[in-house]
Amino acid sequence: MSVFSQIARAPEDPILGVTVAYNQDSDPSKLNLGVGAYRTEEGKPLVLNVVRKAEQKLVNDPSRVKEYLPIVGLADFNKCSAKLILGADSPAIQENRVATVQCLSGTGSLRVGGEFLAKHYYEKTVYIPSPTWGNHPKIFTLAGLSVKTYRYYDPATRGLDFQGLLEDLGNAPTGAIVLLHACAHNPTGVDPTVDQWEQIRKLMRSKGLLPFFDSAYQGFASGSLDADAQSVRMFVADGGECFAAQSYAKNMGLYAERVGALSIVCKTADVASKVESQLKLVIRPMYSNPPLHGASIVATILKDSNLYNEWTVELKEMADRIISMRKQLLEALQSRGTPGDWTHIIKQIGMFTFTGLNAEQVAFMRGEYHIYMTSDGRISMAGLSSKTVPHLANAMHAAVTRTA
Ligand code: KET
Repeated sequence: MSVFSQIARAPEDPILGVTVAYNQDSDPSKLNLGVGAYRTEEGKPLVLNVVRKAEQKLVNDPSRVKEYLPIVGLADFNKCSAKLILGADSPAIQENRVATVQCLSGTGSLRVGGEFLAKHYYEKTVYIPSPTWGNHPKIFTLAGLSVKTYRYYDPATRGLDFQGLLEDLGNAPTGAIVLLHACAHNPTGVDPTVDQWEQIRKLMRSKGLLPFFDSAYQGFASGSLDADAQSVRMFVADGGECFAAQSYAKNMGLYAERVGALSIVCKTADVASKVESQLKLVIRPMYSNPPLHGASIVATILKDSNLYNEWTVELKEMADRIISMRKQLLEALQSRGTPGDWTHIIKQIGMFTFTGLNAEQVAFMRGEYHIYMTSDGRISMAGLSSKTVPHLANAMHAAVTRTA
């Protein structure tokens, strides 16, 4: 008799569990549009050329060793990551007011930031958008914060519920933490306009709300690294404090390397260095220090202007392919006369389309067409190709006309 015999079976993760189910399906037409992972036109995972080059460079360098990194990670990586998100000419960087630590991709950066706040910040409530990436509430709850939501998406307009957002943030207690998606909001693909960001910034600063940006898709929304960081930079330009969690999973295709960064922009260099000292106390008992390989790849690319430029070209190609998938899917539905207005497919940005399909329609598409997506109707456009668009459009058409 096991001491664990009473243990209940846990459910699969709502996003990663979709891949588990997909892997068990033996149908040749199966299609995984669940997890946000880029695929080529051939439906294959992509390792960027620039990543291969950086890896070659690293392998050929005999001076490289496998010693532990410092608790905060690779210094060059941290410096370049802060520049990437805040801008190379950011006064906050020049004034040494930014504490940056290498973390285990976006998830680890959010978790370390959350634990730091739970330990050192007076207001323990974090507001997350409704809806948001499914892991956000779990990460922040386990970090020791109390999670509340603010209105974000309006299903009726398939756009931003801007009034609801302003009302909810306006009613948040002074000092509350607010999780913001830097760009390409997941799962909705709906971002505030620059004008709306400015209003959000003003409201948050007037109420002393603390911005915590999750930047998992820099470069994927517009194809431009700078444009996709604009929201964060607006909050840093006013001189106020700000958190940013960066992931290189998507924009460098380094999913499994688990490489990301947490930057905390402070008001003075003295505060930033104390903050960094405390981040080390969060990290040391959690995983001691971060892994070397992914951070070395990122630093190699970001430090070398030729490699950097190559990266931006490859990144733009990925972003453009996703945008072209949006157009193709919309055209395929329109040519089938699928009932409803599907123009949100081309209006939304980033990796995902929030289709509006309900859980029952999603289940139908999985059962009948072997198409896998999350039950909230989110599809990863990055998993689609010209060859698979017709199959998806047929499935969506059947799902919609069947239950209409
Ligand atoms: N933030 C957001 C908004 C996000 O969508 C993801 C990943 C992450 C952070 C974390 O990524 P990391 O691999 O830790 O750097 N989202 C995709 C994968 C996942 O769920 O883990 C997804 O939504 O499909």
